[in-house]
Amino acid sequence: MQSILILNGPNLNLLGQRQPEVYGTTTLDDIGEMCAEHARRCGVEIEFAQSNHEGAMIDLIHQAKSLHDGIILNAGAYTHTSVALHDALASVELPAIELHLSNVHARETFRHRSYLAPVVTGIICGFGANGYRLAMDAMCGLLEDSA
Ligand code: CA2
Repeated sequence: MQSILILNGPNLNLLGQRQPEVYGTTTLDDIGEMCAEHARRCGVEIEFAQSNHEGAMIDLIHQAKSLHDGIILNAGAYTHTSVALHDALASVELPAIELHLSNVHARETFRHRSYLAPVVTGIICGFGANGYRLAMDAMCGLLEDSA
C-alpha cells in the first residue's frame, strides 16, 4: 500500500483554539482523524505529524524517503522563511504538495512568498480543513500516474 507523510509545521497544534475567524474551529486532531478516514477510503496509508521545530520537520522529510511515497506539507510560517525546508524537500525527490488552510495570497504580503513552491508539484490553499482531503486526492492521482 502506498504511504503519504502529512506534515504540519509551527503553531498548527493551536488550531481551533485561537483565531477561528482565520483558521476555523476544527482542531488538528480533528483534521488528523478526517485524513485517517479519507486514507481508508482511498486505500493509502498516512503518517500525520506536527512539529514546532524546523530541524524536526527536516528529519521527518529525510525519513520520508525510505518510509513514504509522497509528502503533503503545511509548513506554516516556515513556508515563507525556510531555505532549509526547501533544500530538504529538493533532496528527497518525492512528489510533494504545499498546503495551506487559508488563502495566503489574500493575506499579508509576507505570506505571498513561498520558499517551497519551486520544489513541490503543486499548491492547495484557501479551502480550510477540506484542503487536506483535496491534497490527499491530488497526491493519490500523482502516485497512480507514476505507478
Ligand atoms: O493557512 C495556513 O495553513 C498557514 O500555513 C498557517 C500558518 C501561517 O503562518 C501561514 O502563513 C499559512 C500559521 C499557523 C498558525 O495557526 C494558528 C492557529 C491558531 C492560532 C494561532 C495560529
